Amino acid sequence: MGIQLVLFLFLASLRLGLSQDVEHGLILVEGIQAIAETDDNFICATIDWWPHDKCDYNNCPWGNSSAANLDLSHPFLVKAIQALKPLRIRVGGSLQDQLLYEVGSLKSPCHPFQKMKGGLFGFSKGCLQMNRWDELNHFFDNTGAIVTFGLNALKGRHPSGHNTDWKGDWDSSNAYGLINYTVSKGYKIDSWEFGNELSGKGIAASVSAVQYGKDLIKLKEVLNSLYNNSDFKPLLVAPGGFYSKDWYDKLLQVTGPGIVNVLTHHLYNLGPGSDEHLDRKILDPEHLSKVESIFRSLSETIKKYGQWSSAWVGEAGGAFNSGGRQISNTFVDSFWYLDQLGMASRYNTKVYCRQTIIGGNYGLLDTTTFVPNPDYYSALLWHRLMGKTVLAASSDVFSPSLRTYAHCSKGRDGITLLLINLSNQTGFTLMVRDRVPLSSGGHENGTSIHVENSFINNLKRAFSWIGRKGSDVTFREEYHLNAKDNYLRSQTMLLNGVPLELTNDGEIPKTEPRLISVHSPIHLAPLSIAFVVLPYFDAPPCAAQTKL
Ligand SMILES: *[C@@H]1O[C@H](CO)[C@@H](O)[C@H](O)[C@H]1NC(C)=O
Ligand SMILES: *[C@@H]1O[C@H](CO)[C@@H](O)[C@H](O)[C@H]1NC(C)=O
Ligand SMILES: *[C@@H]1O[C@H](CO)[C@@H](O)[C@H](O)[C@H]1NC(C)=O
Ligand SMILES: *[C@@H]1O[C@H](CO)[C@@H](O)[C@H](O)[C@H]1NC(C)=O
Ligand SMILES: *[C@@H]1O[C@H](CO)[C@@H](O)[C@H](O)[C@H]1NC(C)=O
Ligand SMILES: *[C@H]1O[C@H](CO)[C@@H](O)[C@H](O)[C@H]1NC(C)=O
Repeated sequence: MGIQLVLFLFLASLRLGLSQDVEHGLILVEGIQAIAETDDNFICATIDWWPHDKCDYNNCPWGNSSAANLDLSHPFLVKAIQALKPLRIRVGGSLQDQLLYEVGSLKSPCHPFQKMKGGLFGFSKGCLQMNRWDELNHFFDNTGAIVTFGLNALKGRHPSGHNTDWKGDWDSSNAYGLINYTVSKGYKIDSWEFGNELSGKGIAASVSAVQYGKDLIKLKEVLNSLYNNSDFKPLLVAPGGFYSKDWYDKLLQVTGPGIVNVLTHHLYNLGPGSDEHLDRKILDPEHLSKVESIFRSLSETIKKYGQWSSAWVGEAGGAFNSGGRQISNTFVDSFWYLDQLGMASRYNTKVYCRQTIIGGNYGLLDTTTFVPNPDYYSALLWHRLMGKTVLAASSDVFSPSLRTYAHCSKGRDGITLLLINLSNQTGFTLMVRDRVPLSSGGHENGTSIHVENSFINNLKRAFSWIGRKGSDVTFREEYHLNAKDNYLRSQTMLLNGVPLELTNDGEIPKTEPRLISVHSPIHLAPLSIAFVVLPYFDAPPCAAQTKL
């Protein structure tokens, strides 16, 4: 009774220098119930297999960032992953379906991927040596990573000669050997993923949903037998491809209950990395929203055919073919990335794997220096502030440039807002206001909206934000993100005006909020992003979460 369920955020925009040109609106955060929930560990990044001579558009941005040769002892890499602990790492990518494992029955010699005319993606088959697998697993253990490993799903098949179609049953023996080795060594792989981008029409190769489903049942049997004596049961994840409704629907119908635990899909909604206008797409709200239909349709697929499973974004790099140079590794990319994290969460996506932790132009870390790029810090702030419970947040702001997301705060009471202003012109003055406390007179008046008619006139007035009954909140926390020198393609992001940079000792910097009196409005600059923590917003699903 008397619990504040709904908070109105009064938003007013002041065209700089034109005080008569004021836009205002309000954001409604519905704290009454969760609309979705992510996994505890939503943030995920990938390690790919591309060798140094993978090139796109005359640019070879992979260096030594492959799972086969990445410097696993590099302190920046280790610290970056530890700061996100536990970070999910998905090992996989285009070449995984040509990767053999040097175990058991494998007869062929174990060579790295080589450039090869006529090979899938222009490369020969490659091979993972077990001493490298040991090194990788020590690294995962040392950094506290939760690992999803993508298995070769083309083994035993052959091209049918029609388009990208491949035929034949999956040969599970080599995967069996790898998993058997992994179990016998006590390495903890959280989830085994089957195949990469073979769904629908595929990219270089494709497999029908019926065949794929049969092979998944076989893989499940392999897992059941190899983990039979183990308390830990890994998840079976598939298909790691582009969403195609018919194909995904069919896959779930063929496999039936309990086989596939997670449906992964890949997203590259910014198009090719060579596009010179990638930043325009990133800042175009209409473009960003187009991909929402995929999240919606996939959640319908799961509801209808696979209620035992959940959805992950298994790989998303924004722009495909290694990302956009001087875009994917710069501040402007965070508008896309954080908007994606917000949007995916709303559709009950449990995990979002960013292509890549390192490698290509879209690495969270720079491929050569291992220094974090802006999106690394965006991921870090999300990881630190956004809890797993998603709340509905909407607004009647006229401009579509405002993107608003709300989650329960992580590990504490209250909520955290993610506010993104895609506009390049307008600064905002954001008012946070509670409704008249309901508890005072014992009246339950939970649905009526109390809009301040003359709130424009009251812009300068201090609005009080009253939280939980009897609480004495005086501060909220704000984390404002901007580009250094307002240069959107800067590789340096500012947090509350201060560059986010490794310390002299190579440590990940602290992410300190600005503490702002609840009596003052939020100022949101054009082309900026803010996380706003409202510690005592009374949302029952959030309180329940912290009590656990
Ligand atoms: C990759 O590693 C090899 C061997 O350590 C080294 O010779 C080469 O210069 C490295 N390449 C890049 C791009 O860092
Ligand atoms: C499975 O692992 C055990 C222990 O390392 C080994 O003895 C056995 O040969 C392996 N089986 C296969 C089929 O690889
Ligand atoms: C698991 O082990 C039990 C007994 O140890 C055995 O009866 C059962 O058949 C095994 N299941 C699989 C799938 O191997
Ligand atoms: C602001 O964005 C619009 C639309 O993308 C663009 O046409 C305009 O040139 C930009 N203005 C400035 C000052 O950057
Ligand atoms: C609820 O609020 C509305 C609008 O402020 C008011 O007219 C109405 O009397 C209130 N009802 C109760 C039960 O307090
Ligand atoms: C961002 O700027 C645009 C265009 O100037 C404006 O219409 C919009 O309301 C702003 N969004 C926020 C969150 O302030």
